[in-house]
Amino acid sequence: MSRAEKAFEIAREIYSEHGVDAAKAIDILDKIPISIHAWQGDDVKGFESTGHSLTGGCQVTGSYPGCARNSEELRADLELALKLIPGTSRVCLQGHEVDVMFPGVDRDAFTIDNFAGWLNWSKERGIGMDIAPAYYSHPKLDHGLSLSHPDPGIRRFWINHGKAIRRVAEAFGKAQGTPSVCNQWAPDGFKDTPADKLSPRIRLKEALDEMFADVIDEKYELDCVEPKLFGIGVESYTVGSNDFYLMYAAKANKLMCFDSGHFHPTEDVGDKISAVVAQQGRMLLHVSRGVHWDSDHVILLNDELLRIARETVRCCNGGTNIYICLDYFDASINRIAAWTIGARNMRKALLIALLEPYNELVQLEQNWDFTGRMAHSEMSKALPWTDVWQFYCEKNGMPDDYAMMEPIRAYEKKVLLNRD
Ligand code: RNT
Ligand code: ZN
Repeated sequence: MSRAEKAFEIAREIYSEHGVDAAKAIDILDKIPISIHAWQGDDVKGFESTGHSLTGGCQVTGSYPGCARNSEELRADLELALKLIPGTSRVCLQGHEVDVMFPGVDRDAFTIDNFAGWLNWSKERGIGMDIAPAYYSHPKLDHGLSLSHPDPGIRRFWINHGKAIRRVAEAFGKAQGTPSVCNQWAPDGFKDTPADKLSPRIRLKEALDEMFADVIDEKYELDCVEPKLFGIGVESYTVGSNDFYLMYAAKANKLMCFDSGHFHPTEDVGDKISAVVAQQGRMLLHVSRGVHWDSDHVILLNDELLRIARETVRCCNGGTNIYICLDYFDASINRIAAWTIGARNMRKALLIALLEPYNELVQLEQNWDFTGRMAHSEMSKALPWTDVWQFYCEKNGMPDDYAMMEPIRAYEKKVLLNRD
């Protein structure tokens, strides 16, 4: 018996005293998909080779060497990260992280052919692909507006981009046998408060209606909508606000997406999950970490992440129907480490949530014993989840947290430092 197995046996015993089946928890954990956001690897630059810089109120800071310069390099980098992230991983793309460009074909006319390398790779590796249109970093994002622009020509371009990426998602979905999650986030907004707040929102609503008028089977593609509070240079008014999209998602029966960087720092995204799930039964999470603003820092195993994971597990029957995608980008540290540390933290948080003695807590609550509930919830923080995690990693043939950096350092030396 390995040390991890021995420790797990003891931990399992302790958990079973609290009515928790630790072996079952890791079985469930292993199957919860986490979509790894490709854009951590290329600093959200995309591969259109048009030289457009990142716009739309987002910013990647740092200049760590080794940023992926094309889709092939990005896939190679992802492969190492995926070898170090236990459990079911998917990969999510932005709509400009194309594999190839064709002369004269802009974003409004992209097809699955522009993503051929991704399609082949995902088929070979058995990886599920998700994708989101990119309504930013392009000259047609004019005066900060895309789908809500007053000029019908500009609006048309972006509606067609949305339609095009939904079809790309459909093609991924058909190939992989699971729906490709297609998330709509548009940066539209203003630095200062506009006189007319209504018209852009009406135009956004109409643009979305038109884009979604193409009916695509949810077996292949799932539409989501993502609100935001503000971006850099877009501080006073965001067309696609939380209230806008809550209503839109409810009416159009689309999945709501909560990005944990998109709310006021004192708002609790964990608390919002049950509000949406009670109405719609399903949603998408973009897991990020905002520091003072939507800074997209690598997610840490902190209270916010634990609250999100807990509600994910409690609201949705072991995580099904709550789709999880990571969404952060840090260019000041090794990008593969950024993927791996963040994704492992997400999975750890889910494990901690799965191991919580939930039934005990609910029972105390139902008996109106709030003192007992507090005592128990504090006590559960000291249960030996780390032993279960170690065992889970070993069982999956994954290095533990201490050994994880070694292959990343080796790859950095061999590959990343040789890119300019
Ligand atoms: C932007 C949104 C969006 C991201 C892009 C890359 O604030 O979070 O979901 O995909 O930033
Ligand atoms: Zn997001």
